[in-house]
Amino acid sequence: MTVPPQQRIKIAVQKSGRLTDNSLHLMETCGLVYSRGRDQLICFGENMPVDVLLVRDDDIPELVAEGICDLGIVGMNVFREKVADGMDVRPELELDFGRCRLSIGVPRGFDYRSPQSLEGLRIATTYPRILQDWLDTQQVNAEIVMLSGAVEIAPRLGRADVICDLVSTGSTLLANDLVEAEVVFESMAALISSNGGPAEGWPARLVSRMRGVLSVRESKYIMLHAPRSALAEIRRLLPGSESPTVMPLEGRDDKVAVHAVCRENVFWETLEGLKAAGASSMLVLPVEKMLA
Ligand code: PRT
Ligand code: ZN
Repeated sequence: MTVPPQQRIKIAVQKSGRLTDNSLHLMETCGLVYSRGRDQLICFGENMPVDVLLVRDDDIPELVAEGICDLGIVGMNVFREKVADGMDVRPELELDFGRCRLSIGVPRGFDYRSPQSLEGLRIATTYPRILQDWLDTQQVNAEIVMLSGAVEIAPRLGRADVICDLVSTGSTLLANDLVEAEVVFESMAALISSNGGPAEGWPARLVSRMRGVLSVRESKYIMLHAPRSALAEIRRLLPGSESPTVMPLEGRDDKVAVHAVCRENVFWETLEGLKAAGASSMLVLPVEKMLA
């Protein structure tokens, strides 16, 4: 059945950048099969009335605020900056990629002690609103030098004394003889919607599927054998599990089988702790789908 174009929904995703692959992969994990248009600007959903619009990340909040797109995936840094600028959008879900921090970087040898060390200085950034809010909270007066790129070379060019830029590995700061002095804002990718929230129907269904995909990524199914006497301790050690299923073991009155969905990752330390408490035959399995 063909869905009329006006009933198709659109989700805005970064066209080409750090968030593109993870965003498209998330859409695929939500079940979307799409073909990419010849102009490369739209991914046309083949099995759902959902199209993906590929745009610059800076345009995503506006497309969502204006209702041109129902949902968007963008860094919280871009989202926060636009909201501070008065844009009417809200985050629906924090996503598990695109992690970075907006940090103050100072030239090596700069005697940084506290935010007050920035008093009266020029700070180069692409995020003037977030920076100004932070400076206000810290009660620091500084001059913000707005740049649209190449922020890290501003001190060397004499355009600013220090910078406020995104950092992930720290290698860009290092290469420019800068030192990370203070984290202003921790960021990650987020799913955003207009302020009324996602509309009933496909927008709401997509949000719910994404929530499911995220909780699956953090979940494991764990199976083990446990002495009946250690059951309370073993339940306590199972990370983030709700009510585990406890089953008898054929021919063994002293032992039971325990199955549980754990909402946090199960690490070797957890398994070692369970073993020390008497658990045996432990199996940890990935969960493929989950819908609350
Ligand atoms: O073309 P378009 O406008 O869409 O892309 P863009 O160039 O504005 O954005 P892009 O693709 O660079 O980043 C998109 C989003 O990814 C950002 O808004 C952040 O939410 C997130 N992100 C995660 C990052 C980084 N990590 C990151 N390291 N964005 C930028 N950087 C830059 C940073 O500005 C600096 O130049 O990488 C450099 C620092 O990296 P490290 O690893 O050397 O510390
Ligand atoms: Zn951008």
